[in-house]
Amino acid sequence: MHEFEGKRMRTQIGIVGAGPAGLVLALLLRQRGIEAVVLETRSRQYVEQRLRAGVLEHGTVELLNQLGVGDRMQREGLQHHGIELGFNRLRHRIDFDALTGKSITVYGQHEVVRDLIQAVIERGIPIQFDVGDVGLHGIDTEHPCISYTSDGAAHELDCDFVAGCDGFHGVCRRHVPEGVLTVYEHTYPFGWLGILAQAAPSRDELVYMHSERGFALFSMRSPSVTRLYLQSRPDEDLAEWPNDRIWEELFLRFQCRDGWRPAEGPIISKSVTPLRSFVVEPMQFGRLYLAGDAAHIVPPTGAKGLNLAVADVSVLAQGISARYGKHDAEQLKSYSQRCLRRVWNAQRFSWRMTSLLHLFEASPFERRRQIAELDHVTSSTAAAQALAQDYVGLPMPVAL
Ligand code: FAS
Ligand code: PHB
Repeated sequence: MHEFEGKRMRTQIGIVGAGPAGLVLALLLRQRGIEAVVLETRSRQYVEQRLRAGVLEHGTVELLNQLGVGDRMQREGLQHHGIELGFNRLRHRIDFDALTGKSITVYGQHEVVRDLIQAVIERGIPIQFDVGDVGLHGIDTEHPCISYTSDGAAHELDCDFVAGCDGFHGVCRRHVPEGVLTVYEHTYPFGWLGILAQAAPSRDELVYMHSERGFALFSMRSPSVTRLYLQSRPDEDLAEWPNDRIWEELFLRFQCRDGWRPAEGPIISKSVTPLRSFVVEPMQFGRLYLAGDAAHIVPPTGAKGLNLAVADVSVLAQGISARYGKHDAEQLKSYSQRCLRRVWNAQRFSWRMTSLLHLFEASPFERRRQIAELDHVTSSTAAAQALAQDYVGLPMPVAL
């Protein structure tokens, strides 16, 4: 139970960050009768409107339904049974049903976060927004503590374990002493210029398009909202991209022999995201466990970021539950090892999808080889099946 002494609170698990990782973890722990407190630096409104990912793997959808937070996702999410890969002005469908028997669901991350926050509040899990100055103390002892400010007052949260779910730019990873973490990173020479358009999607499934002008992705959010991305410079200046230039470029990149192109409509959001791969090893130190973007970043081409975050906390919740329930500390000791195998598999697939579809400064040989790779994966059933299995995702990690 929580003991609150003035500005001091006590709980079992202190969770830093109310993104998909922190929120799913809080709900998984509650399901197992384990108390947690979630601390979020932004406002509730901000996190519920922050546009991010769009694709939920089969396993993520199942986990959200098992948590009892999938009703609106089932009503408003778009179940997809395949994607199209396009090159040489032709699109080729990858049939998930035939190749894997599984599907994906297109449902914006901000919608997932909204559903998760509502469930956290309804189930009485303490969550504090707009906190500041988060600091971790004693993570290498049996009594870690999180200090923070809220409404101008200083607070401290005593806990048994800390979950660092505060994303790539968060503070938790930085509390691990120098020399403990090994950082692996790869920066891609491009970014994604993303738009949200008030326009009915003109196709039923996602289109990943390779073109001589650069990569483009057709996605969606609802029957009236289209999500589109185009490969850009990593530091692209949005001021140089008025709406008509964006549409003209998208139409050129999606140009296919059948004349299809995205429906045009008012652009309601624009952003540029640089692409990077990043992993820290290990994903734990003392009583601190890093999960999601706090520990790893994948390029969005494989639609893995959010799904990987959910897989991490699924492992973490199992380990914490074993620690409290059976006094089995082994699962927590192997948390990082268990997560990293899936993390590196997602890095492999995300790098492969990015390399397959984007335009690089490359030799004529490399460009022709890339086309041959695309031709192989869209003409060989075995190659298409491997890509489909990666895309729909591995089953969520099960308790040991
Ligand atoms: P998150 O970053 O979602 O959440 C971390 C939370 O911690 C945030 O709410 C943050 O405000 C909070 N926080 C940070 N510092 C804190 C502190 N000091 N104290 C308390 N709270 C703190 N993935 C895809 O699959 N497809 C995409 O198209 C895609 N697009 C993306 C676009 C952008 C701009 C970014 C940054 C990421 C994108 N991603 C995409 C990846 C994204 O979906 C992440 O993988 C996903 O949000 C990971 O979830 P979390 O680990 O919970 O981290
Ligand atoms: C999205 O709809 O935002 C989306 C879809 C697929 C991706 C990345 C982003 O690979």
